[in-house]
Amino acid sequence: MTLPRPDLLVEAPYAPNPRRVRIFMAEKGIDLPREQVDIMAGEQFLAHAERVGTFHVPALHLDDGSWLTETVAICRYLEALHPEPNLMGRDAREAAEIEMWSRRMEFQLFYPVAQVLRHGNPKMAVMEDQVPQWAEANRTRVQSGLELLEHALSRDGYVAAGRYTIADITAFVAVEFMRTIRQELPEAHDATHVWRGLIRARPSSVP
Ligand SMILES: N[C@@H](CCC(=O)N[C@@H](CS)C(=O)NCC(=O)O)C(=O)O
Repeated sequence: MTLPRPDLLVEAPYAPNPRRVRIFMAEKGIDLPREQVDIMAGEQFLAHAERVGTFHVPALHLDDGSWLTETVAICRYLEALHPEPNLMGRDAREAAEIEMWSRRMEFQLFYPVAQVLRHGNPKMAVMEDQVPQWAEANRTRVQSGLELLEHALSRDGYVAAGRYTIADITAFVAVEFMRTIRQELPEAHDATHVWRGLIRARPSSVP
């Protein structure tokens, strides 16, 4: 069976979820035409939402006319079309471990960072009914997420499975996105500092 091929990635400048897909694609050597949606200007709520079915980016267009959204769903499809280098697990056990850590990083670090920004920065009011106390609550969660990341990296230098995977991409984009909430890595998190340096040096990490 021939699977529909991706022919367009819709993304937004500086947005972290599209960045996860861009890094994933770069690791696999996938090059696609890209289109930008200006989410700070509210463009996602207009023509984008109408054609895609949701206002979120990233969105991947396929040559059968359909759309895929949700970062991990897009990555899973790209992994099926381009299995090498493997980023999501070579067997069920590895895939489960990688997904476990990627979800931990998404829910316990990436999401709290995003919530601090979306509820704490007045410029983000275009996207959010802001609750400042929610921003504050999530600052504490970012700290816990960073502790978890340091713990994971202290074992063998990667977030999961002892090698570079989508779990590193999720965690790395979250850590890099902390600049928007003026949050530094704790100085004592040695394993995270070393890891960040290595991941930043990969050509795929170009913002
Ligand atoms: N669960 C979605 C979340 C996507 C998402 O939140 N994208 C942000 C940009 S990083 C967005 O589209 N924001 C526009 C808005 O919230 O109005 C995914 O994993 O792709």
